[in-house]
Amino acid sequence: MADVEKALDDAGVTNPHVREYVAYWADLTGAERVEVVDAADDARLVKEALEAGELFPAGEGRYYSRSYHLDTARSEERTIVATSDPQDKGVYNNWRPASEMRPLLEERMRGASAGKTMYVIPYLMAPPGNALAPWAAGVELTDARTVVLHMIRMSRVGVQYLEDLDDPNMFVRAVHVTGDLENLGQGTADDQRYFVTLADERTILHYGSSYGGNALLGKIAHGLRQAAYDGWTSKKFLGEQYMLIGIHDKETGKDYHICGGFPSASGKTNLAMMLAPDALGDRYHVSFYGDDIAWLWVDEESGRLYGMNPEYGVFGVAKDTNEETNPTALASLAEGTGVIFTNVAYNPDTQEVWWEGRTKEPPADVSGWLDWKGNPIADRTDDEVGQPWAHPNSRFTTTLDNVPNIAEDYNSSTGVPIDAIIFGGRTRDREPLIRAITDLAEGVYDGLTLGAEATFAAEGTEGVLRYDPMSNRPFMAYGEGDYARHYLDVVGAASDQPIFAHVNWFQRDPDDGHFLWHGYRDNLRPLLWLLQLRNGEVKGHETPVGIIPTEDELNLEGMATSPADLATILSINVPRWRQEMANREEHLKQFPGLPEEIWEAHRRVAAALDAEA
Ligand code: SPV
Ligand code: MN
Repeated sequence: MADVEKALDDAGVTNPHVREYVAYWADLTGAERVEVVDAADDARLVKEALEAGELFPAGEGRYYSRSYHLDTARSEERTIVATSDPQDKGVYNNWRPASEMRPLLEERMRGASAGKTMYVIPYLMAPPGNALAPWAAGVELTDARTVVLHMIRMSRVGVQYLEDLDDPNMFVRAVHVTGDLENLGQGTADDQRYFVTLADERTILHYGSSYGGNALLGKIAHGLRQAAYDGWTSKKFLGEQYMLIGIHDKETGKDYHICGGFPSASGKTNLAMMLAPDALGDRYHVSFYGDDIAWLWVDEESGRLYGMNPEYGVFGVAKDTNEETNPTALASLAEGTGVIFTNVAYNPDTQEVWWEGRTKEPPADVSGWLDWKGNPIADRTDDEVGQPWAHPNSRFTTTLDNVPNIAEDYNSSTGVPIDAIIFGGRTRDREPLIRAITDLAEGVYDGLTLGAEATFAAEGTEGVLRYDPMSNRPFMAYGEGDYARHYLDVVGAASDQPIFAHVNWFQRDPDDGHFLWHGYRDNLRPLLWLLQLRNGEVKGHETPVGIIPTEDELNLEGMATSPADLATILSINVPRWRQEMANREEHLKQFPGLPEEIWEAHRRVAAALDAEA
């Protein structure tokens, strides 16, 4: 058995609640050793992981790992929010009673780390000293060394974050036990995995995966689900799956900050890492704060909504990351960054990595190349030749410091004032390039009816959306009606409110399917218009679903677009919108207790569309 007391003493852990928690789980999981980790242990742990074959070298200061082939993504069906109050049940949160889930998880985890090291990871999901730091402290226990290496990149890790708490008992208890991955029945009727957030006990118990958000518990389990619940019960903040960027206007000297939510595969990381288009680069600088999570609160002194990224790194999708889509990401994966690639294709002879969309064609010389499962590409049968080399959810993990345009003040305790909240999905028609919403309830309504096209198989079948409220569908921690109320209350408490907008970079020509907007860096243009609108510098054109730019208001300097395409993305197709309103009504009806303001917003928009028909 592990000598827990000695490990805690050696690491300088004096917080008695942390000590008690570690001892309890070390005993229950049966871990052989206990080791408290600090960010400074990274180099040693990397070395150990290389020696153990958990990591492989991918060039100087770059690493590669593979996960078990049935353990490659989050599993929404196996993810549960459990509390002792049935009122916390929502449509999306898979609510179960805590009294049922805790014993079940304890049973799964009992003895399941036998022979392994239990790593103790004290972490903080906030810039130190932030107003929300009391909700940001946590201690993850994990039996996987690669999880430690990811947590060091994705969160602030060190004993000091748990030693100086105002309330020494106020930290998230986050337990990760990998389990026997080869015998868990992943995706079958006999699936053994459970990913449970006991939200009212501030305890996270994840069993049966060592991949991504299933295992890095600071990220979505604490950073989103637990944070959303804490924000609601404390009445103080929102925890959202939002990116966060800064825009500096060198001419006026002003700084702006925009956050926003996009369902997966809608280009959120690319947007967050965007650079200004060349023609506008002399005037504007775009800086990166975060690509996945923002916590939002009202600063009482200024009356403004503030935001910060609780994470310390980027766990980005590799697929389609290249010089055009996201040069910033590529720079943040360069030699010496300590990046960890997971489940991309790998060549052990040359230590190169590759993924679909990295270059137009895969490497011509396949010798040495292994696909994400470790199988040689050269050995593929005719049937296998077309299969992807990398897993579509393969990732890179790198710290914020590696991102070349990281905001200078990303680590500042104050956070940044939020000027605009944007929502956007991948929609081939109906949604214009941008529509601004100045009314809070209509903005929240717009977020609640956010969606993305369900599947590419739906090609030709009109506008079938998979609704993903606020891009939070998989992370909803409590009832959607309460969520909407809380969102209205938090943002509504700001005396100087952010403007909302819905954006869409993905509208296509119905005949030949070409994208009507170039996207990528040019996405800065509609965002600049939005900020000008908020400043009263432009007026736009009022429509039933928001204000859209007039053609001459949008700064298109140095950009070639067809006038016909532009006209389409700056207009509203009323009949198509009226169709969508019926779907929205069905979607919203699922949520009991939705605030009347949201229904009023829905009826207002519907009536305005009817009036134009
Ligand atoms: C997401 O799936 O939205 C992620 C990755 O950010 S994971 O942390 O695995 O959930
Ligand atoms: Mn995410």
